[in-house]
Amino acid sequence: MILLSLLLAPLVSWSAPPPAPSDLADAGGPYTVAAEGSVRFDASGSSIEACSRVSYEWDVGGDDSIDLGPSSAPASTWIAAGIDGPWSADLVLYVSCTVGGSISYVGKADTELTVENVAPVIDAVEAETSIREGVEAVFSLSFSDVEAADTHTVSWDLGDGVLRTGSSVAQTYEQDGEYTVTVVVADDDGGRDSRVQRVVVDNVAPFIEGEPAATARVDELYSFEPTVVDLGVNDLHTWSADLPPGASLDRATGAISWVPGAADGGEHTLSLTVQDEAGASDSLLWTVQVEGGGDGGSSDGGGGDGGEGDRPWGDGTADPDPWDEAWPIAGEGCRCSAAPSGLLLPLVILRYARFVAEYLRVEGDMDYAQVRQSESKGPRYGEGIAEFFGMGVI
Ligand SMILES: [Ca+2]
Ligand SMILES: [Ca+2]
Ligand SMILES: [Ca+2]
Ligand SMILES: [Ca+2]
Repeated sequence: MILLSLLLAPLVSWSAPPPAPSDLADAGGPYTVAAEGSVRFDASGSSIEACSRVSYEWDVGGDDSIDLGPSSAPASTWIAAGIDGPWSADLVLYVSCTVGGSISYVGKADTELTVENVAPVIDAVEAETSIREGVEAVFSLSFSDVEAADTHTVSWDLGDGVLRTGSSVAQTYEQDGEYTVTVVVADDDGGRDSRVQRVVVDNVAPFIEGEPAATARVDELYSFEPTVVDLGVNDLHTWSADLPPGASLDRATGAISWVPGAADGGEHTLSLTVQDEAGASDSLLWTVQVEGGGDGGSSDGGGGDGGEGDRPWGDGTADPDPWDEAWPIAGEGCRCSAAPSGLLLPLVILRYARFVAEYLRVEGDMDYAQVRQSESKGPRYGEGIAEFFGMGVI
C-alpha cells in the first residue's frame, strides 16, 4: 500500500482534483412552457471547471430515457410537442465530465418542468349579414386550440335571454332591435376565449290577410274582418281607414262595418292600413259596388292612404304582378290596386290563386308567413340592416 502511494504521488500532483459528482450538475429551472411551445434548458451553472471535456443529457419525465443530448453545449431547446397541458414532471440533467485521458465522472441534478394548457382562440364569428325579426338566423364560430387532445364547449348568449351551445346555433329574434351577442369557447382545462358582438335585427312590415267583398247591398250589413300577419312576435299594430260616410272602423282589430243607405248606390273606394310599432305598414285599397239602391253609378273616389302617388305602380295601370308587390318596404307606399274597376275581380282571383299555390308549396315546419317572407318577399324589406360582425367588438 505504501509502495502504491509512492508510485501514484507524482501523477496526482500533475492533475487538478476532479469535482465531486454532487457538485457537478446544475439543471437550472424550474421550467414552465406552454403546450406546443419551446423552452431552453440551461445547465450553465454546472461546475465543470476541472473537466477537459463535458457532455450534457436531459431526461424529460425522469424515466431514464434521454430526450435531449448528448450535447457539449450546456443549453438546449425543448419543444412541448404533443403534450396536453397542464402537465408537470421531473426534469433530470446528466453531466459527464472527463478529466485527463480517461477519468470520467457523471453528475445528476433534478428540477421541475411544467407544461401549461393553452386557451383556445376564436378565429371568426359568422352570421347572416341581414337579420330580421321572426326569421331564423344561424350563428357559427370557428376557433383553434394548439392541443389536439383538448375538448371544447361553445356557449352563446344571444342577447334576448336565449342561451345555446354548439359551434353553430340557430336563433330567431322575436322583435327588431339591437342585441348583444356573447360567445365563449372553453377547453376542458379551463382555457377560454370570448367575443362580444352587436346584432341589429330589422323590423318586418305587417301584412293584411283577408279579401273584402266587392259588392254590398243597400240596407244590408257590409263587413270585413282582416287579420294581420307580422313576423315580429308581439308587435303592436294600429289600424286606420278611409271609408265612405257611415262606415265604421274598429281600431283595435281593423274590422270594418257599413250599412249602405239608399243614397249610397254605386261604386265606392275603401282603404285600410295597418302599422306596426316600427312604423312599417301595409294597406289594402279596394272598390265596393253598392247594389239595390236607385242611385247607381256614382263613385266617391275616396282614395287610399297616401293617394295613388304612393303606389308602387300608381299610374292607373294594372299591377303586372300584384302578389310580388304585396310587401312594401317600410314607409314606401301601400299595397293597393289602382287598376280600373273592371280589372279588379281578375286581380283578386289572381291573388288568391297565388296564395293557394304558395301555401301548397309549404314544406316541413315552415309556416305560411315564413315561406312568404323567405321565398317571395324577403329581399323587399331587408334593407338598412346593419352589418353583424363588421361592426367590431364593443
Ligand atoms: Ca389542455
Ligand atoms: Ca387548450
Ligand atoms: Ca313588424
Ligand atoms: Ca317589430
